Amino acid sequence: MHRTAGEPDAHYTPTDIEMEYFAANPKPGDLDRHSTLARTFIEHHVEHKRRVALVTSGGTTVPLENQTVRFIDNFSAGTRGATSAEYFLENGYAVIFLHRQFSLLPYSRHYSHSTNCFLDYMTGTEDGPVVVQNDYQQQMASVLRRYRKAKKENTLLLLPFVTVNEYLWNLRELAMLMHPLGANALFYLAAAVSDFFVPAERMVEHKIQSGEEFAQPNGDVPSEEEQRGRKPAAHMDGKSLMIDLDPVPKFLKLLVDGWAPQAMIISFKLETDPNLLASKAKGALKKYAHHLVIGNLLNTRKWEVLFVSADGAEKWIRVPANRRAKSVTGRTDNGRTGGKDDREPALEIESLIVPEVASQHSHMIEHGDPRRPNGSQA
Ligand code: 9Z3
Repeated sequence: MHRTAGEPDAHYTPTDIEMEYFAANPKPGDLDRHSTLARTFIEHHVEHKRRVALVTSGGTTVPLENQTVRFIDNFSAGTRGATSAEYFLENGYAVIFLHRQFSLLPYSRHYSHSTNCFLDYMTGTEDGPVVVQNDYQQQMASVLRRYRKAKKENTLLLLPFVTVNEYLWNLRELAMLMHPLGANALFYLAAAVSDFFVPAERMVEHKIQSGEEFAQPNGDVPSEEEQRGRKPAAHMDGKSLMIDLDPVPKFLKLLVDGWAPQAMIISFKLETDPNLLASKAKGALKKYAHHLVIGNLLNTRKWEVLFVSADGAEKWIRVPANRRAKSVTGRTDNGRTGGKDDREPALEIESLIVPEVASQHSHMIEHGDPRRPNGSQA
């Protein structure tokens, strides 16, 4: 494997899966630029003995064509990642924010996208100065102060990705660059990463033609790629578009065992069926042997999460009902609609998650990795 990143671990030998994946799927064009930025950022914080959290955020795309017109995506807006990044900064961490391009960002998230458009917070006459409305002055000043502090102290590095392939290349590169941080490195994997993808060797170059005049009548006229002996993962079969995806390699295994053996690693597990959440979270922890899985359900993820720790302990973290934010529709989880009620200012669940994670990280730094009770090094 070609290693350009941080010090390789003496005992680490890349697996066949890893070598095959990175040999077969192209390195992103901006990886070297990301690497340079991250190296400088990490060196700075190693010098200052600051902890660094790599926060991943947003959904990954799965392109169906090389010149991509169509792709598979998922629901994630990056709220968990962007919000958590702010609380990590508040808890003294420097943050590398590896995020899906155009998803929510720390600080600007308060005023972006359609739900919280910054224009709705401004006021001004036709030719007078434009200012923030009185009602929002205090809140905006607080966000601005925290944003400026992160900029001034150089504690926030924003690195974007789009596809699942870009995500994997960046994750590996950053993990290896973070080696010099030792146990001061923390991985907080909140991005919603696709489990399936189109490998480069089965990707068609051009837009898949759906029109009758270009479609293969019975699927028996071979495409350019088929003529070269490869069955494209996405192709027309009569009038139907067939998509046959490969599994994404289990990168968490690679991260835990090879790329970041000394860091604290936290993954998220997303489910829709409440009956599966605890067992799936426990299963992931057992399989990958990292530190913590935070389980969440699609419909309740904004106000409850389940912590499952390496020692098997389970703990729910919940925002009290009267502190849950109203959704866009004005409804909360218990069906209450907007208007005056007994609710106190909304509490973001990440303000409860992150200090708990930071405290477990402190414990690991002070008492050693609980996965290696005799203090042996990875
Ligand atoms: C999560 O479970 C996140 O909490 C959400 C956040 C994606 C639900 P939003 O962006 O949503 O705030 O709207 N992320 C991880 C899900 C995931 O892909 N996990 C994988 C797995 O469990 C990889 S670690 O296998």
